[in-house]
Amino acid sequence: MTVPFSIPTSDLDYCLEQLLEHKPPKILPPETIHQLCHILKTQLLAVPNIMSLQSPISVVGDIHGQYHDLLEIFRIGGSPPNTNYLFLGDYVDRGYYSVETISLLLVLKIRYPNRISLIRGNHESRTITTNYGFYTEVLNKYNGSSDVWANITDLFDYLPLGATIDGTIFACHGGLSPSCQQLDQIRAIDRFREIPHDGIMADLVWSDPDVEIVDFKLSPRGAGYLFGSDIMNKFCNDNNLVQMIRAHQLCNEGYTSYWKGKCLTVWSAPNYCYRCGNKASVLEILHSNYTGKAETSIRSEGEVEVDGMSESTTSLYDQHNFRFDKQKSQVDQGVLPGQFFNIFEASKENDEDTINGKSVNGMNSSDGGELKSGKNNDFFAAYFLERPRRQHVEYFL
Ligand SMILES: [Mn+2]
Repeated sequence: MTVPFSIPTSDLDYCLEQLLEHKPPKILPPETIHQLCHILKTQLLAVPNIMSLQSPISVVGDIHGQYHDLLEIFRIGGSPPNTNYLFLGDYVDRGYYSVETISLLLVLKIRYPNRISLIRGNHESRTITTNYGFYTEVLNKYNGSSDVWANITDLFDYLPLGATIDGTIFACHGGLSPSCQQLDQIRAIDRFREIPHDGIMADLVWSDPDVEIVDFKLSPRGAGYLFGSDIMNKFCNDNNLVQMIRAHQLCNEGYTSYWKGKCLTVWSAPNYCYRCGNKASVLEILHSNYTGKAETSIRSEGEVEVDGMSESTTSLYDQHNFRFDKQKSQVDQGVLPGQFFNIFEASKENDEDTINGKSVNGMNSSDGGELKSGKNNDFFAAYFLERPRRQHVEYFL
């Protein structure tokens, strides 16, 4: 019988120090990454496909290896463990710091297991990371060895696929699936595998909402579907949900609200790829008490209260009241009561990387290839070649 092991808190804090207190951040040794992945895998085995989370919580969208912008999120939104975070996936690829980004998130998850939740995006995949930067970055940073990539992509197979917040909000990376009418169908999937090309698991990480259509249509991304308001409404009604929150699409203003807030997109990579000029956001959910009636929140079993939590909750409310006219920002942003998008711009390190003008992961490789077979090179590259900065683009890998 295997004896479960844990990593001493002091060692985890040392990892955090390596990443946070050095410039550039120090990468963790391969053995440490291996150990972190092993311990987290054993923990994630017990986590259901859809986690039950509670407000207050801050929801973060795509990060894509933009490590310094992740640190910016902690600066503006509060740092763990004082703020609860749900990350919606796409931690790696594209940016220059996928290794540092995923390393920091792994350490934080193990250090503060009840304060940080990570779900899987379409980039948490062996195939995608081989083509869009993470694999190459690991080879470059670990002396030509792909071991760290192998360990981390094995771990990706264990990440949950979604979460509910206060039982009324559903969060996932991409969107809905024509094969899935009930949340219980997602709960029943065997998720411990590479992301398949089709089916519910693929659609959850690949699909997008579309205001122009009804029903489902095949997605131009080559995987997943587009879905209209009729689909969104039916899914919410059938599952007693008020809203879906997801990421996966670049938003120039950092967020998009669809159908009066029924569906929200959170995008958390500012100046995406060091050249898009877009803003980014974190969605802060303070409560889900829409009617004014007290709603009972369902606490997941085994949840541990951390000292000082009630204090930080209060300060989150105070900050919110101080910074925003609540009703105005709610109307402007198209969110539900108790929610607001905290908008932020690129960190100064992001700007420095822009000036340095390095190539961006996955952008210049002719063998990069989209999932859609036979399509020559890349929607993404074409976007930058043919369109001016700051123009909205609908679909990105
Ligand atoms: Mn994505």
